Amino acid sequence: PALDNAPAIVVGSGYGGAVAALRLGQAGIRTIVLEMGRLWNSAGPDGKVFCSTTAPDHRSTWFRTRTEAPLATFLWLDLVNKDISPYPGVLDRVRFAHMSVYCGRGVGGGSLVNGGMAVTPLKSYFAEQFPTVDADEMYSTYYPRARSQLGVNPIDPAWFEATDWYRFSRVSRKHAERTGLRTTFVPNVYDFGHMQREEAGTAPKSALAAELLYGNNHGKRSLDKTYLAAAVGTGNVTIHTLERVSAIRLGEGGTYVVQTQRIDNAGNVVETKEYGCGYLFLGGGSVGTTELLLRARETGALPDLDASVGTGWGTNGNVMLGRANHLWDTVGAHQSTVPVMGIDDWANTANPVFAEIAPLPMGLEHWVSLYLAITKNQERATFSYSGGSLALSWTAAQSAVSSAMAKKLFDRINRANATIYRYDLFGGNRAFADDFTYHPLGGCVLGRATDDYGRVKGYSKLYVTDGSLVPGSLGVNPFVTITALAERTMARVLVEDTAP
Ligand code: FAE
Repeated sequence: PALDNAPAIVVGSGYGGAVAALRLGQAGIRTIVLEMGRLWNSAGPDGKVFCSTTAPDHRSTWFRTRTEAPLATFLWLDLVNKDISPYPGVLDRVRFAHMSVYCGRGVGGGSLVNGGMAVTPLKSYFAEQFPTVDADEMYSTYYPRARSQLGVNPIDPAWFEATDWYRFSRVSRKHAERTGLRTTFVPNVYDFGHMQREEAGTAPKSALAAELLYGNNHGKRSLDKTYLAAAVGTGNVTIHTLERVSAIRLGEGGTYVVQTQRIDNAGNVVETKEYGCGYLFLGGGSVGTTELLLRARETGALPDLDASVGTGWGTNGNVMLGRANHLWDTVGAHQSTVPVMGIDDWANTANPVFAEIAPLPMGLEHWVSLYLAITKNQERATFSYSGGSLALSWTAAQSAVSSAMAKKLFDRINRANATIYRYDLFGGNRAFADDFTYHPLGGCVLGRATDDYGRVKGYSKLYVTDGSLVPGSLGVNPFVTITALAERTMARVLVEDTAP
């Protein structure tokens, strides 16, 4: 295949990739971004770019014949998932033996599918997770830079108290307060001004029309509207879509060769290509980047990669659960899909948990309070690559650590409110869904597989900028931290590594 050259290549267009692309473009460095998903900018026959969570179609899921929503059933009935035709849909569920990882596919990566919760962790916990990073500099420079470029905004507290659309959050807050627990507002990248106009009927509905998880047609500042739009606007950045990087290796004179497979909407490989570049930035996410590096190490393409590549992976302690409320505690048929509040019990050293109050918009009253708990699970797993496939050592017992911590907290909440768990939501009569994560973290941990700035050990001009740098746990939703760390890497690399 022909070798297409660019000074810099970025793999993936999620948070890590988007930050790299913008800062390279601004520095005047011609950059190609290679993204395996599609660009989500053209409407289907229904006039919409994305489908809703309540009526998912082929756009929802990455090459499946049936959707694979996290919340699989309701009243034990298989009402949620739908048969679909295979297509490069926006949400993927990557299945390993005992753990599934949800991730976004498309220009914008996880920002297309996620809840938009833009949380900055406690400085003390950040410092514990990243002992070699200057926390003062992160909190004075890189977190603010990330939040402003991402378009993070707070909900108007007065509107929150008044609107029907957040009754579900207020009910969960009341139950937390009755337990003696603290709740906190969580900022978001969804434009709350737009959401208020949705309620007023003066803007098209998205958060108030059950859109999220499979994309938002309005209101959300996903990366394609922020970092990536700015990156392309520099005139130096080109994004190639439906192009999956399959291998990387060394080229001549310290360059890299990146091999890709271009696919069509049916998933057929229509072209195999090779690119040459001087600088290679990996932003394929925790699973994507770790897989590329492990494949390179195990096949001998990049044999000097550190032994720690593939290790230090965790789920950010994710567990999902539902509680059944009393009949008088209605959560509302109207629910915004955008979460805005969390129960913050992270300071409880005996059992640290931060639990997002999650919506369950079904268009009817269901009396369910749903939560995504982030627990301080210390368990870590290792990826291995052999025979062309990636495996993850995570076990069910390691998940049980997360659900036991969530149970401790929610048993207290249930006791204080005389309520019980819902067993009908996740299949298998379980109260706790601990077999999937929204927050895959690690695999190429900062300061172990890379130096303290994401430069991959053993090679030069090869960088990791995404969630694989985070050592398995953050205590809060991760994308602001991933963005801020990428900003820190780019600030350093553009000064130190690109001098002529
Ligand atoms: P990511 O955003 O996953 O981007 C990686 C990109 O690389 C993707 O577009 C891939 O398609 C692409 N890619 C991977 N491999 C290849 C390859 N070989 N060739 C070409 N392209 C490739 O990585 N976090 C929060 O902070 N707040 C939330 O409210 C929140 N809610 C979430 C809800 C859901 C349903 C999910 C799935 C995640 C949520 N997250 C949330 C997590 C957040 O989206 C995630 O941490 C970041 O997206 C990770 O960013 P990365 O840059 O690591």
